[in-house]
Order: sequence, then C-alpha cells, then structure tokens
Amino acid sequence: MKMSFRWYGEGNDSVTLSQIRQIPGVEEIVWALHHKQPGEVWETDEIRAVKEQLDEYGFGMSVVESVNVHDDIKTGNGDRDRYIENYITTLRHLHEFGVKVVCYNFMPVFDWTRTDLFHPLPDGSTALFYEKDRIKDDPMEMAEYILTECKGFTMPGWEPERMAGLKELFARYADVDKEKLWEHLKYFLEAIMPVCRECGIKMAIHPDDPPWDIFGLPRLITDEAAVTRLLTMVDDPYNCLTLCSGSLGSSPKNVVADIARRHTDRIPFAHIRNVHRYENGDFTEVSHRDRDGDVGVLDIIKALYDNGFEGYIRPDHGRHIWGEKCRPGYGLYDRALGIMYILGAWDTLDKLKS
Ligand SMILES: [Mn+2]
Repeated sequence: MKMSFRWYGEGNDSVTLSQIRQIPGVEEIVWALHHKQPGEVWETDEIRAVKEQLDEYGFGMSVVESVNVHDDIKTGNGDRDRYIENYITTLRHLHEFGVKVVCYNFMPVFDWTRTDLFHPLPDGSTALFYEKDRIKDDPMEMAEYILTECKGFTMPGWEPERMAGLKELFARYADVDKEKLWEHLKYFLEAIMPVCRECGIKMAIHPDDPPWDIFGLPRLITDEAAVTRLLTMVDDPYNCLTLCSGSLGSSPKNVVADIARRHTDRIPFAHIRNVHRYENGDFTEVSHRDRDGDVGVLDIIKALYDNGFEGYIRPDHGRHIWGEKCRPGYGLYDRALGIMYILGAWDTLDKLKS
C-alpha cells in the first residue's frame, strides 16, 4: 500500500507541499491539472511543471484525480470520438511521466453533491452534509449555492463556466437513460483500453456520490451489482474501480468491505473516509475513526490488507477543524489525522502478522 494525499496545485490549495511532507508516510500526491476543461489535451509541458514541483519534495505523481470525461462522451453524441482521441493523447502524455492510475467519473451533469459544505458537528467542527429533501429542489438554486460557498476555489465538477450552461447541459442528457449511459461508458472504455494496456495505466472509475439518482439524472456506479457489471462488461485488468468508502458507504445497502474484499484485484486506488447515516437518508461526513460513522472503516482496511492490496490509498474528505480555512473537505488537519488512523490500523495488522 502506498499512502497519498490529494493536492489541488500551487496557488489553488490552502495546503502546501511542505506541510504534506510532514505527515508521516505520504509518498504520492494525487494531482490534476485543474484548469483544464473536460475534453482538452493535457500537454507535456504542463505535466512537467507539476512534476518539478513534486520532485522538490520527493513525492511521486502516480495517481491523477481526475481526467474528466467530456459530456459528449457521456451523452454519446456530437464529437465523442474526437474527445476520446484527446483523452487517449492525454493518457499517452501522462504515461511519459510514470502515471499508473487515472481516477475519473461518469456522473451526468453533477459531480459529488452535498447540500451543506460547513455543517456543524457536535464537537464544534464542521463537515460536508447531505440533506436528502433539499435535492428535490431546483438544481439551479443548488449550483448557485455551491458557487457562492466555494468562492476563490474551483470545485471539480462545479466550475462556474460549467454551471453557467446548466440548463443546456440538462437538455443534452434528456434522452440519456441509465442503459444508454452504460452503453456510452462501455464504448469509452473499449476505445481507450488498448492504450491503457500499452501504457500500463489503470482507469479507476469513482463511484457516484451519493450513490443514487439525483435531479432525475441516471447514476451508474451505486452498489456492488453495478461494480460487478462495470468490471465484467469490459473485463480487462486496466478497467478498475476507485474504492470510495464514503460514496458507496452513504447508502445503507452497501457493505463496502465486502466490495473491497471481492474486487481487490481491480481496485488500484482507495479513498478512505467515514460517514454517519441518518434514518431518513441524510448523511454527514465525520472523522475517519471507525466508530464515529457507519461505513466500516476498519473492516475495509482489513479487507484490503488481507488481500495484499498494493495500490494507493488517500484519506478522503476531512472535517474542518481547529479553525482551518480551506477548500471544503480538503483541509490539512483532519486528513492528516485520517492518515495516521489508516496507517495505525495498517501497521497494526502488519505487526500482528509478523
Ligand atoms: Mn471519493
């Protein structure tokens, strides 16, 4: 297992590489070119600039999160073949710098969705929160809210340019039902797999967050049946899953540790975080500690450990603690605590074995 930490890039993150270097055990930075629009080619000069920054601190750059997929690929129309070609060019460029895993998602219109980014927890910290009933409201209103709350930072999937065209975007997905979306995902994966094999890059899809349909839009990667369908419809070792404990675990239907145990060989990258679920379908993010939430953090870590997991792990979202001003979910302090918790569990398992 290699521990990693997501970083949004110079001038785009409240956390610095010199701070990350002081967290024990972090070997890799999970990175992306956040200024790139979906469908644009990532040029080698731009990738090299990131490499030089990471080299200075001795970090690897093996995992990219995310190379976003253009809506024409998801909706299966327009210029999808051209955008797939661009995606392939980006993969080849990433390969030149030793990238091994590309995390991506296939969620229509919205990336991750929450209704409150700074929801108070009983301990005085705040965390991301999802109130099921608010999602029935107008998506425009929510986009507006997200944009106001995140001033100064670009939230992946919620870029202002993208949200400005929200109505048109919804119209483009009007006739894309769940089966069509699966077909488009298959088409995309089949087109890029030969290059992934050649470059040794695993495509690790991120589960839908939350794992159910929202705003009448279909969502694919929501439970174990969907994971199995994904991995079998394109049965290639380079077609993989990002195991996101919080995304899958916000549905009480999912036992994330079971998914981890059954599919370890197709999981090159894991996001570990914890979620407390309420009876009514709301959920709040909590600390990484197993007993603070419901996703079964220790069972998941043990499942990966038992199966000899050799991929990358990063702490996922954290709470906002000790007055830290940061990108929602992506502060330094609580994610560093999360790392120590994960490593504590991992090292203990190691110790018990020897
Ligand atoms: Mn995640």
